[in-house]
Amino acid sequence: MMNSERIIVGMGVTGLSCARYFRSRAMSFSIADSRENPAGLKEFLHEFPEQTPVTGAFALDQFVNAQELIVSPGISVKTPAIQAAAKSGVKISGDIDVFSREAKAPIVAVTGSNGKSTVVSLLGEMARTAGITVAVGGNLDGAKARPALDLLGDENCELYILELSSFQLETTPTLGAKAVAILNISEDHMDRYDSIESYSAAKHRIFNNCETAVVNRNEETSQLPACFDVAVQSIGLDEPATSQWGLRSELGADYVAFGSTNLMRCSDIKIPGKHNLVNALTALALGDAVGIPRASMVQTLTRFPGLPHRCQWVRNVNGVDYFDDSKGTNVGASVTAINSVGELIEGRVVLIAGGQDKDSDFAVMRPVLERFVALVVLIGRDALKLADAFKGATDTIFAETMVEAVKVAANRTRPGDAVLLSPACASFDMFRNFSHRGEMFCAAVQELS
Ligand code: UMA
Ligand code: ADP
Repeated sequence: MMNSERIIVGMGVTGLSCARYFRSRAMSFSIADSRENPAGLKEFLHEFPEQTPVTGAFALDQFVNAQELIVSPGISVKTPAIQAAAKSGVKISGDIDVFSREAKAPIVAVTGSNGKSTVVSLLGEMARTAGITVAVGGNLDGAKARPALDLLGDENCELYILELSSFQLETTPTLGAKAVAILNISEDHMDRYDSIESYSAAKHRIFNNCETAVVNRNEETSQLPACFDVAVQSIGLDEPATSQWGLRSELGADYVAFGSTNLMRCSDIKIPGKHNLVNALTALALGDAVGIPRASMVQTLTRFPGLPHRCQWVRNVNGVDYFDDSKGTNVGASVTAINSVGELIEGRVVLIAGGQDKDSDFAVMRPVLERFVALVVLIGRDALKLADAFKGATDTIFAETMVEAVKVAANRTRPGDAVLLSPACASFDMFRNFSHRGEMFCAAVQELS
């Protein structure tokens, strides 16, 4: 029998963090998962042996009789049983909503289709360098990542830095963060949204009750809609006006600058590519808004190596550079990666792409393919859809495995070229996740001679 007050919906990382949170506050709850045998069931029962989780199709009568459903981000709030509950007046919330009601320290939150993990990880390092007790988490994945509610356990935390997905923002009405940024919005998760407008609307909820919004003045989708009345910090890759962040040239060198003050040479920033200059400027502006000293932030930028599988240089073989951008799981990310790598090298790019499509419009990639890419080696379930979309823009060829794709790519390159894995697709058709896909690519590259 379900507790009628509070139901956690979903038994993954988020569901578990909600359960831990409610237990720590001595608040009763029940938990439901629509899979008969969810992957997290064993772990849940190990941690909560006293609980009786409800698995299998969501029970409408139980949902409509609850007071609050705390819905995991991977479960659409349009699910019929959740919709019915909402219509009956049940409060629909998510872990970030619960977190924001409870957090005592300031929150920095970052969303966007691409670059979130890089910016929040970089900002976390900047805060640590400055000696600030910081907790970083949210949508961020990886071995050390933690869901937001688990961060509340950190004693003496002075600053929370959250990566937020559109799914999490959908269930967060008033985040109330001290500083936020939307890096960019391009097509992603179109299997969950009926239009780019509804995907954008979810992301715009990050501005609710915030103090400062960092916007990229060169990026239309990063702007603050007129209906929000909050302070703005402007970043961009052009010369900054007074009190803006940007790039300045002086005596032949490019600098990161605030107004007319040069802060550091761009060439001293360790993470490569133009897109990472945007990420660096965003982190600087967010950090400044929450009082991280500029000197600590500049120092961090000279040594932060970036995250694995994000446009990461792997090896040079016979004069050809190999880059692993396995985290390029949507069209926008791959366009950025191709641009950044294309501008770094002398020759042409051979791209390895394909996998599980998320209802994307791959034709958007045509201009950048025409400009930089000699050949696309296509892998995965939806390779044919990509081949159709790329016809006439660049040559394409199919490969069955990652090993075969890397061999084919290597055979079609010349010194000065680059091979870039940036699939523009999810990985789940062939790999456990994007990290696994990147590791398989790196292993295949190491085998080349
Ligand atoms: N489930 C159902 N019914 C469904 C679908 C799922 O009951 O119709 C259940 C599953 O059986 C499973 C649980 O829901 O037990 C999984 O919940 P979830 O999909 O919300 O995943 P979590 O494990 O809670 O992880 C989530 C984020 N996942 C998604 O948004 C899909 C993680 O982001 C995030 O790190 C974690 O919360 C902590 O905040 C991952 C992600 O892929 C990295 N995010 C997307 C992205 O970055 O593009 C948005
Ligand atoms: P996210 O957490 O949003 O997925 P990541 O920092 O993990 O972002 O980067 C994912 C991919 O997005 C990278 O591999 C790169 O291809 C691309 N990317 C990174 N930063 C940016 C940016 N500022 N703008 C556009 N694309 C970016």
